[in-house]
Amino acid sequence: MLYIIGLGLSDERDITVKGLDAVKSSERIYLEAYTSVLMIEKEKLEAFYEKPVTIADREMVESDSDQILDNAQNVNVSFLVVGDPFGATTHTDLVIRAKELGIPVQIIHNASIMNAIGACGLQLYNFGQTISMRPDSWYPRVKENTDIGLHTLCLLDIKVKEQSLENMARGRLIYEPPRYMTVNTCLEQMLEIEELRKEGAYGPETLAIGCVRLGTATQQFIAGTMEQLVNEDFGAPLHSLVLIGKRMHIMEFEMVRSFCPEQHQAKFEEIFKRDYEA
Ligand SMILES: *[C@@H]1O[C@H](CO)[C@@H](O)[C@H](O)[C@H]1NC(C)=O
Ligand SMILES: CC(=O)N[C@H]1CO[C@H](CO)[C@@H](O)[C@@H]1O
Repeated sequence: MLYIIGLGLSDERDITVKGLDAVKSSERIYLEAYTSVLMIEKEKLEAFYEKPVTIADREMVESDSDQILDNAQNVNVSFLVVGDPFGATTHTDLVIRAKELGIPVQIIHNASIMNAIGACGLQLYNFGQTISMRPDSWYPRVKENTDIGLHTLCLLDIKVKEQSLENMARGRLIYEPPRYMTVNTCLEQMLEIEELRKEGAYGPETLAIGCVRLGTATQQFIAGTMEQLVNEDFGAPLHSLVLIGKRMHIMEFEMVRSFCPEQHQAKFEEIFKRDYEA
């Protein structure tokens, strides 16, 4: 059996009981290490499982998946994914390859940012398309969400396994430390792009929520206008951002307002009454 197991968002103890049973029954354990940066260290996982864990980077999962699937017709293999197995990537290639080899696959879910974001006070059902700040195509998606009044979850760029030009030139497989986009940089870039495009997907007075270390013990939300949030201090990574859609319900508003620093609350309410309340 190939188990694809979500690890949740916080630490080694977030895995479900079912997931842990699967790990314990596995001969080999792989940890997917490219769609998300681990808030969980490999060593902690190994100590918790009392078994070695192999890091599976993108190259291994995409070009060398047979190594992961080796003999999984006869023994159990666990493939661990931070968050939920289908939070960021579908892992379709791995599942299809397993099916071709006649290996049964079982998915064991856990929390991902896609549901943990509900803690910010907005209804999960009122979110539109999630955008990732990496590719260039996000702007029209935000605009589509805005046009029908839905919230937008923006996943910020994480750069892992980047090589410096020098190391690349010399063919040295030495990687730079991971770099994380902050809410501040994201807001700055978004506002600049709106300035250029002027299509009204959002603006300086759009209400937003900066979300920090979601699903962990130090999770934090800060609400305000995009303009106000540019200058907030959000602390350590990981960061994500929500742009609030015009269909925000009064109940959602009450909850989100509680995340608004006192000096910004009057403005927050004024904008809600002016632009949001139907
Ligand atoms: C593999 O998983 C199956 C299904 O959960 C279980 O019945 C079996 O005992 C496991 N195999 C090993 C070797 O632990
Ligand atoms: C969404 C989900 O399944 N979350 C679970 C992740 O694992 C922890 C620990 O077992 C559970 O408490 C969560 O409910």
